[in-house]
Amino acid sequence: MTLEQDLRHALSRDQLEVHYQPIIAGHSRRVQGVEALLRWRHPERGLIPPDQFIPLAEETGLIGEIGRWVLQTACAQLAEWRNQGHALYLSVNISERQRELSLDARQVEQVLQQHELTPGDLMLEITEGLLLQDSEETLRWLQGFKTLGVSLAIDDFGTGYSSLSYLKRFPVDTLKIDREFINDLDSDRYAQSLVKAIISMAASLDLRLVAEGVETEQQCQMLLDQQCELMQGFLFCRPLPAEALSDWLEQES
Ligand code: G
Ligand code: G
Ligand code: MN
Ligand code: NA
Repeated sequence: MTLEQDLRHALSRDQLEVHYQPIIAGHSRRVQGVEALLRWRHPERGLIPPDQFIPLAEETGLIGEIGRWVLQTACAQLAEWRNQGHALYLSVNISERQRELSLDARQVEQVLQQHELTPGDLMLEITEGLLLQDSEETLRWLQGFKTLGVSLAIDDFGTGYSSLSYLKRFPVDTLKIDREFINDLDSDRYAQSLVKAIISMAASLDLRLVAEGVETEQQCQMLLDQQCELMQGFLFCRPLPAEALSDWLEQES
């Protein structure tokens, strides 16, 4: 069997899982949200990370069905955590291909309603690459989400060919600083200056920031010194299956 054939059956065979990583406020260390991260538990190959099958899912169009399943699953999970008293928002990664595969604001609205969630509970993460194509279709697609009231974040910010003009054109409200920059914070003065510049740019453009890949106390402190409050990384918690994250949330509260 090829990976493609396997992927066609992964959903119906219950092999896909959504893991969750907390997004926390650096000062209080309290969890603010969770990012949904897809995993494939392959019967022979073990746990396959998304970068090894999402491109295939995009090429084959399977990302349409898979993406809808991720949104459903993660919203259902968020509703459950809400009912247990955890005030969290949910961040879900989406890719450009999902626009043509009928993921739109109306569908997102339906899923939210189904789980008694509001648009303010959801953030969608897109990559810079998507915005660089700068098409009318992309703009309308994203504006649909914005009008609904869902937040939009640029994932891996700073690694693409950041043409900053797209920040003005597209209705983005959050930047997620790529973990590559955070990783270099401890040792590299240039990375420090770069992160500083991103933070001050975000502040003057009124964009929210999340620092990804925070692994050390020193990185956390540097970010706090620069008024970057929201963070995500192994220092706080790895991405975990839903049940394990439930336990983590209970411990934290
Ligand atoms: O969890 P991990 O670091 O391996 O994720 C790598 C990347 O895979 C993420 O940064 C994200 O861009 C992508 N990814 C993870 N889950 C999803 C998903 O549900 N849908 C899409 N389109 N991409 C995802
Ligand atoms: O959406 P995105 O591609 O940014 O997904 C985030 C990925 O980063 C997830 O796959 C997750 O496993 C990974 N990740 C999260 N926190 C850390 C961290 O502190 N260090 C490293 N190396 N990876 C992380
Ligand atoms: Mn992401
Ligand atoms: Na990222």
